[in-house]
Amino acid sequence: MTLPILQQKIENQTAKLAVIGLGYVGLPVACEFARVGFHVLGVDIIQERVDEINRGLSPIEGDEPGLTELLEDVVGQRKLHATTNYADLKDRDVILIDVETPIDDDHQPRYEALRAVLNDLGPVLKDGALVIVESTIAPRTMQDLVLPVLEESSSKRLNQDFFLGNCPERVMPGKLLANLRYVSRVVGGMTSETAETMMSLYKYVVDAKLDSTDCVTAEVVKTTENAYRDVNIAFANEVALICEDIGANVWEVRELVNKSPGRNMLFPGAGVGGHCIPKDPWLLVANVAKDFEPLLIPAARSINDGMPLHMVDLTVEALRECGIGIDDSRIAVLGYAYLENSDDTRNSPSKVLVERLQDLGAEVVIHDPYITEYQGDIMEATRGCNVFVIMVAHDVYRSFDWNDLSIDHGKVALIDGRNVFNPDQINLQSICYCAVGRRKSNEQQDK
Ligand code: SAJ
Repeated sequence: MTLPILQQKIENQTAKLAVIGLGYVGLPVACEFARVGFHVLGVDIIQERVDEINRGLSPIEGDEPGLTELLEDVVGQRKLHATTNYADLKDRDVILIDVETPIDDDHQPRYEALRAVLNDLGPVLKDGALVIVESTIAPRTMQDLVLPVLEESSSKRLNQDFFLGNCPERVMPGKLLANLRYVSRVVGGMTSETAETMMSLYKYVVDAKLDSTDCVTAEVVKTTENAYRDVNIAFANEVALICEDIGANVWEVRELVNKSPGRNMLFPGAGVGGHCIPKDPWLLVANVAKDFEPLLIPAARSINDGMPLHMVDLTVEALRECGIGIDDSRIAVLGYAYLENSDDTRNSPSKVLVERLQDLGAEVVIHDPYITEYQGDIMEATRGCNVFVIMVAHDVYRSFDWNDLSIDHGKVALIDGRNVFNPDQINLQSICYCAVGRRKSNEQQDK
């Protein structure tokens, strides 16, 4: 099948689609294309996930507005069917790949899942099919990995027997469908004609700007947009550390800096977690020539990874000021998700903090209103604790009257990693308070 014929099949929606990888990206993607009228085959290696989807049930955790209803709808209309059998892909005209692309402890990309998909897809790949990688990958991965592996496994030739593109996703937990529909996308084709055909496909589901380009540019854009955010968060974190040392309040500094035209200083905090910000900067630099060594992006990662450990330092300091030995401490860690008002714990900075505090001999109690095993009334859950460390700015912590603590708990230490508190509203006689980016509490008490 030639590209013009494929484009025609896309435009009259007779093209048969597939999505490989039915996780928090692939499943909503499959539902969206089914919603607009394509027949979509979903492929995953987890049989129970496939079975759940074919029953119209979503395996995605967390609150995803509209997803459960949409999935039930498109499965009921037989527009979406899931399978573990790659042979079912033999009649598919367009195949989207949405599998995990993690990094290892050495910050190197791990493409085992992607390679496995390409090796299994090749033998059943239909003549003239279009394969689109939506997963986030390091620049040059399409050219140096996806293309050779797929040509080898399919015994087909690019742009003769199949077509290839890269269209990174820009989803966020909690807004999966909304982001798929209303956030612009970069559409990278191995040829400009392929990019145009991809545009005609994505026009059905994206109600936002589609920017066509080549694959390398698409790979660089996706990893850069998250590296950009990581570097900017690291800048805010380093200014916070300077403020602690100098004796200023970084939150006041940030507010005044951002009054200067063209400034937009982000929020310092207890660390940077999640599924993409800690990973994508490493993907961006993964394939650069060894004679060029990026400095800023790795340094930003180091600063941000250091923030949970800085919270440990602040906690130990607060204990000392309170006259509480670490062995006598019972520390409440407030917030275990990586983001406020979320139940997603991937790369949670709190995990680093808890492990370090336990290594130091502290007894740690975790509370998080969004995580089943850590839910409960704050006062009940933290009874007997004499140290409270705020790691996540869940709304419930912002509205809690922390002065109540000292009634039940006596003299306590409060370490604020997310500017949840205004120290002017805290009774510093009964609470030793310290925070990321603020002068030390003893200086406050002296002022
Ligand atoms: N964080 C800070 N300071 C900030 C912002 C975030 O410390 O000023 C921390 C958060 O607490 C969290 C981590 O960084 O631990 C990541 O937060 P995030 O707001 O960046 O949320 P993510 O990880 O869900 O990032 C996603 C990304 N979206 C996609 O990859 C499609 C990112 O590109 C978006 O910029 C971000 O959402 C968003 O909120 O827009």
